[in-house]
Amino acid sequence: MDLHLTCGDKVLDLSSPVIMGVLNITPDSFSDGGRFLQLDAALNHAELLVAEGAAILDIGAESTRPNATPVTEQQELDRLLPVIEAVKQRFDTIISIDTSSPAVMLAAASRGVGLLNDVRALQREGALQAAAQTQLPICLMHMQGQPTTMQQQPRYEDVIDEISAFFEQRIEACMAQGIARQRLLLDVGFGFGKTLNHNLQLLAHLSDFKVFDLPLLVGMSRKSMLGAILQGAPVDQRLYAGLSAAAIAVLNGAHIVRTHDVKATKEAVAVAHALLNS
Ligand code: 9MG
Repeated sequence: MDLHLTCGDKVLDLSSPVIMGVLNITPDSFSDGGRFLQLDAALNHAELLVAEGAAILDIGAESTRPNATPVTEQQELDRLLPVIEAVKQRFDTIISIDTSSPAVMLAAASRGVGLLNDVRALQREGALQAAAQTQLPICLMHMQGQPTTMQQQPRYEDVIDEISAFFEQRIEACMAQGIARQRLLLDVGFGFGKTLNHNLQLLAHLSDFKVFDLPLLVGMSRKSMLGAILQGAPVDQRLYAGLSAAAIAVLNGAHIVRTHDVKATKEAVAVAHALLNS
């Protein structure tokens, strides 16, 4: 696997674990709905994530939490584009855009974004074509169902086999559209249509996905799987569990860790990386 990924005008070095900081631009992320305040708050948060060591900022305007209200394409564009432009101007970090919308992918790419992160793995109509046009790397994430209903009754015969088959199918679809295989990253999608047991199996057997010979991205930060392990701990009490999950993921082959807690995660995964290299 080539451990150097070209992300627009920047190169991402994956020879040691990379931290992707989460920058959510959803109305409920801010106490005041005003545009200027939203932009200001987003930039302050971006500054913190970069200072803590994020190599990538993942900017998203659609909450994929169960029961979140869906956003329209126009709402996504209105929320994201000013933030992308301002972040691009101020920071030298790679920007990833968390979207499933073809129009958002194209608009973001024209403003200098370096990576597409699609929780629907380019299954929305027109997404394969738009992603191909951008020439950017793409993270294909697995999700069973849709965000509104995905946690109702997730079911698999064999979670590893089914997600592997899904990756094979999506990689083929990308290649048929002219997207080079080496532009792809894979993500099993912790918490997206999975029970705690499915998530634990995926974490324990993450190394099975190394057969694809593509970079693996994981995101477990603050998720309900951690709350369940901790017998109902609320979101703000899940940091230490998230750090140990991130370190285990890196030990089992993850290259990129998506997190809200950049500094702590960077330090936790450094231990796993040191062990792998010892
Ligand atoms: C947007 N988003 C929320 N959780 C995520 C995860 O686990 N992986 C990726 N790629 N994106 C996510």
